[in-house]
Amino acid sequence: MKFSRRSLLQLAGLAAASGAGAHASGGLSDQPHTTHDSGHGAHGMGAAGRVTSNIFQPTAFLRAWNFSDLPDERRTNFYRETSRPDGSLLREYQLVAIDREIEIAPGVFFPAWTYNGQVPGPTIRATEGDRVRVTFLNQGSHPHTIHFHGWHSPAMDGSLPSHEVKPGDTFVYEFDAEPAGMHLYHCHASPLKRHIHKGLYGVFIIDPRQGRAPADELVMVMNGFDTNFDADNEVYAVNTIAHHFMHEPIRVQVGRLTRMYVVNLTEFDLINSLHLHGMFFDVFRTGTSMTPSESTDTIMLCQGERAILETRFRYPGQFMFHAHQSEFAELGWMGLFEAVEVRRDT
Ligand SMILES: [Cu+2]
Repeated sequence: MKFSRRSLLQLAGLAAASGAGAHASGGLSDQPHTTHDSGHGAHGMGAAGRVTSNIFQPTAFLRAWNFSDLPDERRTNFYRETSRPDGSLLREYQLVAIDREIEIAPGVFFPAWTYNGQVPGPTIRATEGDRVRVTFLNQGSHPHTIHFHGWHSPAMDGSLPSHEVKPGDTFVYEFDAEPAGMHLYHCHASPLKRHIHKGLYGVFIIDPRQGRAPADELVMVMNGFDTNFDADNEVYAVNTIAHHFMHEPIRVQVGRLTRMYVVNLTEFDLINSLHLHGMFFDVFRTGTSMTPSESTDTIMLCQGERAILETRFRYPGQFMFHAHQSEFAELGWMGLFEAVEVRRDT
């Protein structure tokens, strides 16, 4: 099965528009333009102001996987699933590396290297035992790879110089999805820290065969941006845009199971963390065990480490969450949940 060239052309056009400085609306997600208030004033330091480009929607990213944020006719350009005789699925993806400038805080643009024009890249989600086939096209200006965490053969590892996919070239990664858990993917070309921090990373979720309890599921990527290339981050966030969830709290339901897939993809800092106010959550480190290892209100993650967190909001209202490194919080890594009561008809 081959993907049409149409998707590639869409992405190439998008990169060209970005390079010309035209921050065209639309892009890969067809989400409506979010409202913004005070525009360019704050330069990302502090919670004032909103980004003005709408090429990436951190809120939509929370609940989007396998390109579910695209309308069906566009989705099939990037994702297809086919049943196999044993009941599992063949899941086929098209990922494209593209250079693109992205707005990470009001008026702060970062010259990113992206998968499919967005940072983080699209979330890939399979069930244990599925076959995953990712066609990777490098339309960027540097050699790149995709290195998936999970079981696979060395030839699929995307980590050695011989694995690098040169600009204009294609490589097909293929492996069985295992183990169940929360994983990640990222470029592994050298210099590694540069390729990762430029934006070439994403989430790779493998659901256990038996599934997990029904829940409101949220993908949360802790990331940072070195805007002046001094090997230190100036902007921090969950899902790329500083302070986004202060302006647009994550809506959740009181009493409903909420499951957070959290990964640390921050470069240059050894550790990142997530602290949730007013409540506790169960921690499933790497998501590989169905039994939580602890109940806490703060989790610390090294670079590349991840965890699945589960909780239920007891009270309606706003609950802050942020890195417990106060510096990160002040530079953008801070947000709110808005828990709402949902009336049930009796
Ligand atoms: Cu790379």
